[in-house]
Amino acid sequence: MMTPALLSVALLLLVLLPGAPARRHCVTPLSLLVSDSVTNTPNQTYSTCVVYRGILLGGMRRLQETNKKFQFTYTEDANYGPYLQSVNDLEGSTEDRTYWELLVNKGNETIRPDVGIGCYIPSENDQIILNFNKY
Ligand code: B12
Repeated sequence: MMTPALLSVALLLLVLLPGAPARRHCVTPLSLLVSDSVTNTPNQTYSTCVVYRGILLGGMRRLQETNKKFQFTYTEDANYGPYLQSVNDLEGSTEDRTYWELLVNKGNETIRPDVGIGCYIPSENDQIILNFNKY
């Protein structure tokens, strides 16, 4: 039988264990649209969510874990953090000057955030747009 003190330690350990944040309660719903301005392939829409003040990357990971039809990869930039490299097997390429652009439809306007997927904190009902584009 666990004493209350032992029980508290066990609960604390559970919270502090690596990976614990990923299991926190998801409170901000958002939709994610994958579009392609280069080849004009049809759009795909997904639903996901982030924890309180969570970053977009967390919501994308959650979606990837639960929906096999959504896959993405990123590289780590030493200065700016995660750079979205591919979505659903379509890769950005320096040679072709293509990349995955991050846009956000706020209902009345579409913005182009000045940070990437590792820094953007979605607001409730944001429509995140991952748009394959040229530069
Ligand atoms: C050119 C450029 C791009 C090009 C890079 C392609 C290329 N091969 O040249 C393209 C158009 C692809 C691009 C995209 C984006 N960019 Co940009 N980009 C720049 C810019 C103008 C110059 C970078 C550069 O060439 N530096 C010189 C080289 C020698 O240094 P470097 O470290 O090797 O440069 C690399 C990184 O900067 C990286 N990179 C470029 N943008 C971004 C953005 C993020 C989030 C990451 C992780 C890496 C990264 O690509 C460069 C070439 O490999 C800078 C602003 C500036 N004046 O520095 C913004 C800048 C780096 N970009 C920025 C942003 C926000 C983006 C986008 C998120 C915009 C969007 N909403 O879609 C996307 C990235 C989306 C994704 N896929 O993750 C921000 C980053 C700020 C931050 N703290 O996150 C900057 C600082 C501009 C700003 N708004 O102030 N970008």
